[in-house]
Amino acid sequence: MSRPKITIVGAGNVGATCAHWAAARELADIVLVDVVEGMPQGKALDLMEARPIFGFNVEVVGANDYEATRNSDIAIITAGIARKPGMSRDDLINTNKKIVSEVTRRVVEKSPKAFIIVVANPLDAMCYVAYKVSGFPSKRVMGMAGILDTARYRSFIAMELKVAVEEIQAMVLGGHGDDMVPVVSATNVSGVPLTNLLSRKKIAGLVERTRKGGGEIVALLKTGSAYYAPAAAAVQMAEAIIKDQKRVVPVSAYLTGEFGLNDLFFGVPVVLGARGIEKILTLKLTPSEEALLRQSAAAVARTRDELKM
Ligand code: TXD
Repeated sequence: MSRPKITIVGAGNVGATCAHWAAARELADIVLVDVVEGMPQGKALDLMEARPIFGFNVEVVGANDYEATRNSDIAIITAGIARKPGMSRDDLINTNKKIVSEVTRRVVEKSPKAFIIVVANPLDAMCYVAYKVSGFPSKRVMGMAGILDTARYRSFIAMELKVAVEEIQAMVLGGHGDDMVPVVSATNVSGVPLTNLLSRKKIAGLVERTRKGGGEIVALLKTGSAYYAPAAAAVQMAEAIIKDQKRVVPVSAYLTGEFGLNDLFFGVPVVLGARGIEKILTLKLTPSEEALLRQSAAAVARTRDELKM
């Protein structure tokens, strides 16, 4: 039996860190692809040389073309340019549309049965690009955003309450933009509703910090955007598929009527397993959460329309 295989396109900060997390978890053999000559090969070799130290047994190879990616089970697309300080995710749209289209075509040629996990921004729009260009069923094309945004939200709550992060159950839905929707009504600490533990004002502050979580890191780093937590989130998605874990997580998924939305990639709770997005779950929101979700959907639809696809 051969090991599962993950192709990661874009061996920059997020791509290389995905390789790092996935290799350390012995999840799959990994192919890192980038346009920069030598760089993916160098990073792959460096990771291979870490194997004797931590004792993980997977192959990591770097490449500038797609031959080595043949028959991958999963392709994680991180290729693109990252946000610079002051730049919105949507500013990235045109450049990354070209890159994601090209990369998707190449991936699909070699791996027609793969699952595609899109990471490049603007996230929900880039999922739409990969979906249209790949021609894959929508179960096999998804975007990483909600797990990251939820992880940030859970971290901020845990930091505020001084409790272990694992105790925080929460869900951030909607588009991966500043109007994403941390669902307070679905947030609890080991079953205790968050609203019993913190004041409205405190919760509003945590929600706001979550929404601006990406920007907070961009402002600190000054060059580039976050990558440790984004990569961990993408690897969790790959792991859920490879191990058929049936995780219930928010991902950007193609909607055909769910939440009243159509022909749109949008962050919603799904069951993630060996068949990809096995189910999209719907949940009852409060009227104000519902209104925020509509607002977020309108913003995502505008970006989708800008793609003119
Ligand atoms: O929540 C989320 N979805 C995100 C999204 C969280 C973090 C980062 N997010 C977005 O992912 C970010 O806004 C970017 O659009 C991507 C990748 O971010 P990263 O921080 O990894 O950017 P880098 O370090 O600049 O890496 C991008 C790499 C770089 O090495 C380029 O040479 C390569 O992409 N690149 C390509 N590789 C292959 N093929 C093509 N065409 C190509 N073009 C650029």
